[in-house]
Amino acid sequence: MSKNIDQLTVNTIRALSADMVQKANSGHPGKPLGSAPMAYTLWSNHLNIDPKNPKWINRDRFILSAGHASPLIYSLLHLFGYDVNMDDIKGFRQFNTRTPGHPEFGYTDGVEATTGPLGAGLSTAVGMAMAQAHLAAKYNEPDFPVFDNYTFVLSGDGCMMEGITSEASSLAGTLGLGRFIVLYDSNSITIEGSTDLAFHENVRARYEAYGFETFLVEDGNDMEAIDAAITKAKANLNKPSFIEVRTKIGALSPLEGSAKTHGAPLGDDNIVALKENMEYPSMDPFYVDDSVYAHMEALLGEKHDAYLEWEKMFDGYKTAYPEKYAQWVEDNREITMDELFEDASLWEFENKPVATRSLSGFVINRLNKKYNNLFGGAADLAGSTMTLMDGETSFSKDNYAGKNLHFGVREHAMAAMGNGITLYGGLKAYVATFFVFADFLKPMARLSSLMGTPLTYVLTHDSIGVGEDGPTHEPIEQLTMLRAQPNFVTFRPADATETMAGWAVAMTAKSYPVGLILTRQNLPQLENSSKDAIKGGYIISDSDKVDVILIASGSEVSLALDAKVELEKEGVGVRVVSMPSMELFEMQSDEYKESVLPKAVRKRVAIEAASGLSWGKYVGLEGAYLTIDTFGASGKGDVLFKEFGFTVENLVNKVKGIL
Ligand SMILES: Cc1ncc(C[n+]2csc(CCOP(=O)(O)OP(=O)(O)O)c2C)c(N)n1
Ligand SMILES: [Mg+2]
Repeated sequence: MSKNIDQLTVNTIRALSADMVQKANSGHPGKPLGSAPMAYTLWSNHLNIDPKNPKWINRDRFILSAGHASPLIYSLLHLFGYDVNMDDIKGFRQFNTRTPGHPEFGYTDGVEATTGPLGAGLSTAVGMAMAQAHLAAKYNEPDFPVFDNYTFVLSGDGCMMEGITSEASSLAGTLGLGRFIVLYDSNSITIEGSTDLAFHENVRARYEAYGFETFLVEDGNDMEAIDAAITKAKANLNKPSFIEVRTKIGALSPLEGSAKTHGAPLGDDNIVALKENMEYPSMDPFYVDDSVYAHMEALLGEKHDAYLEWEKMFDGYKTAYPEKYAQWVEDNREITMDELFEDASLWEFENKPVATRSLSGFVINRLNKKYNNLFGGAADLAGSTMTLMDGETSFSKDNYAGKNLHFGVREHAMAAMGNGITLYGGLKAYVATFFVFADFLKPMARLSSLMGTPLTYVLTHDSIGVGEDGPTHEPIEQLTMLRAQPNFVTFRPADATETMAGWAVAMTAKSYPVGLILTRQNLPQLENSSKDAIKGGYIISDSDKVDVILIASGSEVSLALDAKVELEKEGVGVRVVSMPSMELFEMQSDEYKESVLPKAVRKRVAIEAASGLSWGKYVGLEGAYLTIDTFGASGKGDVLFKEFGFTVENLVNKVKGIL
């Protein structure tokens, strides 16, 4: 391969990127111009991919953490033979094209994760590297390196400033994820101008401290130096690697080095000047020289051959280790609701008061016996969230086979890493913390929903029932927050049966994350709770004539049932609906919803120890709320419930008030 063709290909990436932004009159050309040489060097010389098999499990992962540089990855995907054609390139940022403003998982062949929120990509990628390390420990055999892919990240100054990146990198260093490699496009420019304005530390020294091997490439156009650094980084399997590559934003354009190129079209004249500076063979927009396509074809042939070699090795593995192979097939099988329903042992619980967090802990351990690919943990709250798998070891630098993850006190990165593990494949991941700290992981939970990653969030200590820790630890608005998020399923079970139902929803989810919202305090087992909880809402106790419907979730369902007893003594007909999940209820048929909440019954009371905001739809104009719209308080949990009005007497009075 001559150097000229490499340079021409790099310049093609630059030209396409500039043209894309110009045509769309929107986008970010500066970073693609500066980072094209490192991206191309990585993709051509190192990235082990086969666009003919874009979902190949052992492909190297490439994550563009600086998602605003999307023209860069779209140009790469086009040239490297992914399903991104010239019309997509020309349709950059337009409605219904495969080249949306920022990379979106599920839209574009070869895009491994949704990126754009800075730092998200790098942190998600750490999860992918954790998954690879675990699967390698679980499945690889001498002479059969089934899982040995690398995870590469391209990040920028913005990613390096975001706290989530530090969280994730600190863990990656601790875990010694040797196949995790970060390229840092270091151009000392962000939107407002020079990074001197707000960013002063020595980033490489920071990464050194995290436990990375670090490299500096002084000249971002020096592809030999970049190549050498990547080669060394790959060779160090004991530590993750961090390669700072100094570049100029908007390289080779007249605006080189200027923040003006960060997020605005260069302008026609500047694009002509750019192409002249590059000695580009044509001034035509979107020109790709035939020699570039021919070069790519040869290169992709080599990459395909590498894939075929892996496939051959994997075929040998199937024969040499049939049990392991069968396990891998099992790990990738879709779990059905039927199989979970049919296994009675999953649904047997003692009839005594237990906290739903503890019940969830039992369930996790039962599921771990039945399924082999659970992989999860907490942000330093395993004991409190009851998320430890008994008899399993901890995932660590010395033991990647461990299934219990320790994310450290890093909720934000934990959710991103959970997404990354899920995206990698073959594993059923869960993450856990106190529900109130859902605030700390929300941005990445949003990406779970956006990507449709079926990650399970175990969120415990779900109300003022927490008690003595006080208002900082008592969730109020978090349920409303997560319910407001499209494609996120919250599930707040009332007892053991409903807790198992919640886990059944989580285990079978394919296209959305599930948040299990669990109590710290004990709850009684309810006589009529049912597997119907998977429908989100169901009648747990009915009446011949229904004067009023009490709708409650979690710890408040038993209160509603107790109030019913009192109200019926006074001749009031009460239906109690347990609604662990509004989102699942909304997925049911109109007939079902009408059968549970008939429109004709307009006297309804919502009971939930949380913000009432999300209940309006069900309560209507003639109903009432027993909810909490202030912060909680410090005190014993049962005292707080009383003080905040969660008593039979108060609920009965509320009901009488609307009848
Ligand atoms: C979490 C988050 N905050 C803010 C933004 C908006 N934003 C997009 S790019 C950018 C600056 C990024 O700087 P850098 O990574 O150095 O990119 P460059 O200017 O070098 O292209 C900002 C603030 C974002 N995308 N994500
Ligand atoms: Mg920058």
